[in-house]
Amino acid sequence: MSGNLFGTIASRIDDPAAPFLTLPDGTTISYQDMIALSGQYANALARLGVTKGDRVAVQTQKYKECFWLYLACLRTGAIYLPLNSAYTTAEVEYFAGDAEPVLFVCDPDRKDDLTTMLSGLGIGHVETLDADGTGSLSIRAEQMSPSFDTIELSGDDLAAILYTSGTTGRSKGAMISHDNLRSNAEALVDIWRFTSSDILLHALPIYHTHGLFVATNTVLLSGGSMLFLPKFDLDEVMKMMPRTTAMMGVPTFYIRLLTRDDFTREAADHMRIFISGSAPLSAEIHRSFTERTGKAILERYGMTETNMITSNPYDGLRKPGAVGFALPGVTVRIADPETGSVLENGEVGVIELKGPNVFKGYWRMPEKTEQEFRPDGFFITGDLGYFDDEGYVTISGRDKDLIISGGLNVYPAEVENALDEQPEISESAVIGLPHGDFGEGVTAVVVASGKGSVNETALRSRLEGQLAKFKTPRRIIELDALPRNTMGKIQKNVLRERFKDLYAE
Ligand code: MLC
Ligand code: AMP
Repeated sequence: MSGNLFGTIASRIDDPAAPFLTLPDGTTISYQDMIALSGQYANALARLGVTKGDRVAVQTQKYKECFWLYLACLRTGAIYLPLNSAYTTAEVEYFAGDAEPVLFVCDPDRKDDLTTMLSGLGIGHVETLDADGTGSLSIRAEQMSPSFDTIELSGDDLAAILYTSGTTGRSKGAMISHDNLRSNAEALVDIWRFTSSDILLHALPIYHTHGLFVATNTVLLSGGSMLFLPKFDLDEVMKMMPRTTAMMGVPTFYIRLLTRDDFTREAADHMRIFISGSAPLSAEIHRSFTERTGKAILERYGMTETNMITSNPYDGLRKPGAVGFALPGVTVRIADPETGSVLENGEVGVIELKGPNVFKGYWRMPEKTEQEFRPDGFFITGDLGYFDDEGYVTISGRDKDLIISGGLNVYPAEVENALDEQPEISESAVIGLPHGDFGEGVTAVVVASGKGSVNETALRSRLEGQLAKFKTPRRIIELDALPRNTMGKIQKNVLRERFKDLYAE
């Protein structure tokens, strides 16, 4: 049997006329439409010369057409490579140079800029997608036959590459196979009890694991449907919620819902499940949500490299502040970060795991890949945690210098490099500080070089040309010197403590 994930999706369709995707205006796209549309896009890809193993990079706003393209990649055996729409051209240049896509798909208003950059890399095929379905790739697809024979491939073949920022240096492309996606989606359908009666409120971006794989593949394998929103807009989410049964989001979604007086027990009553992940959901928000709605958010934990790892139970206690138990087929252990020896329950160490969900390594970085695995095959997440008395995994920190803002990862080293290149700065430390809306607020502490004064506004706008906006520090603080330990290492914990109330209301 072929290992193609699309084959699994197609084989599970009981009712081809059932809706797969609904738009806010009520337009519905059925499962049979989904098959036909993905077939047209697959034929368009084939006509453009895309074949198995080729990378198809996509950097657009959130359009339903992205799904047809994603599914077309599965069907042709091409590797889907989604990129955050906030990335600047300079950032995209690195990804494109590293992944060497044969086709780059972007928004019409970015086409000129990106084409110039991409042609310098020898990437000639640039197509567009847009909100009203008139992008050049959609027009090509429209002219194609809807029938396409999904190719047979091994479950180990790659379905996608998702870039995750490196702790030091370069971003790494996580290679995700068809089996990785299938095994994880099957486990999630099972433990979260998704069925064809579910309608998922889909307000997440679809360039990351959460919105693309966790949300979409779970719906596709359960025969349910999704109400498709182009982004998380609180008014729109409130308006659409009555038409749905389930929601997946980052903690910021739930924090924002709680700011609404009309988000009441009655408003949430019909919802079967609220799921949170990608960043820590504070126990306080978890409890406030339950007080308000009578429902406990189901928190789960995952990573680009591994898909989902643990989840709180559907039945039983959804414990505030804990991320639950290993998914079926996944083994989680807590180890000493230095030695790798397995620790006792209750002891804090690095979270490690093994299972069919674990990726195939970093694209063209075998050494980096090796460093992230133990000799016995366990993947080292870099997250710190422990098993509590009842066996729930609890995340207590990170063994990696990472900030998560609104569910988006920011690696301080990347921001520090950009800051240190500015003439008026001699050195910098970038830290995450508690932020009521985004969880952590990206903050820079800098020391002036003496070559010109440090102007926060001017610096921020210069950085915005180089770095995606969500990485740009919300605040830049100037100090005479950075605190260092006796080894000369910057003490970020001292800075975090000193400025912990910076974003407090
Ligand atoms: C947008 N901005 C952000 C930001 N998102 N800044 C910091 N952090 C973010 N996450 C910028 C905008 O460019 C804007 O800049 C300003 O902040 C305010 O924008 P906003 O209107 O408040 O933001 P909004 O568009 O509402 O977006 C916030 C958000 C969004 C939380 C809804 O970021 C989001 O959907 N996040 C989800 C990310 C996600 O899916 N992560 C999953 C990764 S997968 P300005 O200057 O123009 O005002 C993963 C694995 C796993 O982690 O386990 O799931
Ligand atoms: P990414 O590289 O974008 O996939 O982000 C993965 C990281 O997000 C993990 O390594 C964790 O640090 C974090 N993360 C995901 N889910 C949770 C959660 N429920 N609680 C705390 N951290 C989480």
